[in-house]
Amino acid sequence: MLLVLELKPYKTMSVSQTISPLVQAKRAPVTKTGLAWTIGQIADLYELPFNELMFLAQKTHRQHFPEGDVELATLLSIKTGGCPEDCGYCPQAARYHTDVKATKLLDLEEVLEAARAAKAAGSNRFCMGAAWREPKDRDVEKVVEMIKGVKALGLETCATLGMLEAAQARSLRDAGLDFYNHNLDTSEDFYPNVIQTRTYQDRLDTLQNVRDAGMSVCCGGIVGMGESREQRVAFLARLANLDPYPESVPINHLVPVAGTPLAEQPKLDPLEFVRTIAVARITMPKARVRLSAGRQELGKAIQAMCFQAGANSIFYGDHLLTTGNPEAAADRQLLAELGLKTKESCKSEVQV
Ligand code: SAM
Ligand code: DTB
Ligand code: SF4
Repeated sequence: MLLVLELKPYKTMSVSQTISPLVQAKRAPVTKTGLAWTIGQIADLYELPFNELMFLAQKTHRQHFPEGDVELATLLSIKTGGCPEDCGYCPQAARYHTDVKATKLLDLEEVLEAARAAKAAGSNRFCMGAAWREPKDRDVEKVVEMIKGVKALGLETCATLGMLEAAQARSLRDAGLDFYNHNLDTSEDFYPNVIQTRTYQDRLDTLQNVRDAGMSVCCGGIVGMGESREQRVAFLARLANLDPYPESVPINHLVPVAGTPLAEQPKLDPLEFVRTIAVARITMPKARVRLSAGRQELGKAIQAMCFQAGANSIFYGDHLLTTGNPEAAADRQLLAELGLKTKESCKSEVQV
């Protein structure tokens, strides 16, 4: 069981005492990928002394990812801006006055060119994002061709296109889509403060359609939108208790964008962000925890702590969808400085 601690040097510290109620709790194995997490247990993890939480997260991480490699995913906005939704954080919502210019869906060749460049730069996964509430069937037909082309380059494929019907999910799967990204974004009770044009249940329904089609789920959210710690706990509990929990969990730090309702949101304490990564790692031990939006603002030291806390995937490339990301060269330097291998370099070591 994942929470058992046996490392000797810490025996005398309070960590084993603090964790032991969690370790000993008789939790029924109710999900396919692990034990169900209660709100109380997740809140207890957040409350641990910082070093003890980091220690437990790192231990869990090493157990499940002995290679310690970091996955590099490149994002491409295949359809930017002009979105009818009202997500309060999003620069692509048509109703907010931001600097984002709406564009049409990119052509197949433009997408493949970006995918080739991502592969050449060492990316493992190529994620295509569209500013849609939901795709129309004729949009899905075009994205199907993109997925086939990207897949043929030998990259893992991911798409985030908004809500999906069951038949649309099956079409994307048939085209070779490996992951579908659709976020819960936050806790169910905080959600209406941020989004009103679609419900939490709409999101859960899309996630179910993705699962039923047999694709892997990429699902996470944003921290730093003004939610309380309790609400962060409830958000992680929802993710960890999805059955099975997502294979990939993007944790975004809010990027406050001028013109959006969250533009002036006060900054979250960065250590609370690190705690969130650590709790995600412990509660979803086999998932790729993705350090997503907001890395530019986090800086090197906090990112290093996030890797220690169990983050093992980043978006790689000079921009995300419409906001900035650290330059690829700076990321390569950071990973080298921290002695972190990429997933791709681990693969090639195995092949040699
Ligand atoms: N339109 C699709 C949808 O909403 O499902 C896909 C693209 S949407 C941009 C993907 C995710 O990006 C959102 O669910 C949100 O978690 C994240 N995101 C968007 N704007 C952000 C911001 N300003 N800061 C942090 N994360 C953001
Ligand atoms: C996710 O959770 N984060 C990525 C990915 N899924 C598609 C997107 C972050 C977008 C940040 C805002 C922007 O660049 O527009
Ligand atoms: Fe549209 Fe997605 Fe942005 Fe919401 S997050 S406004 S659905 S692009």
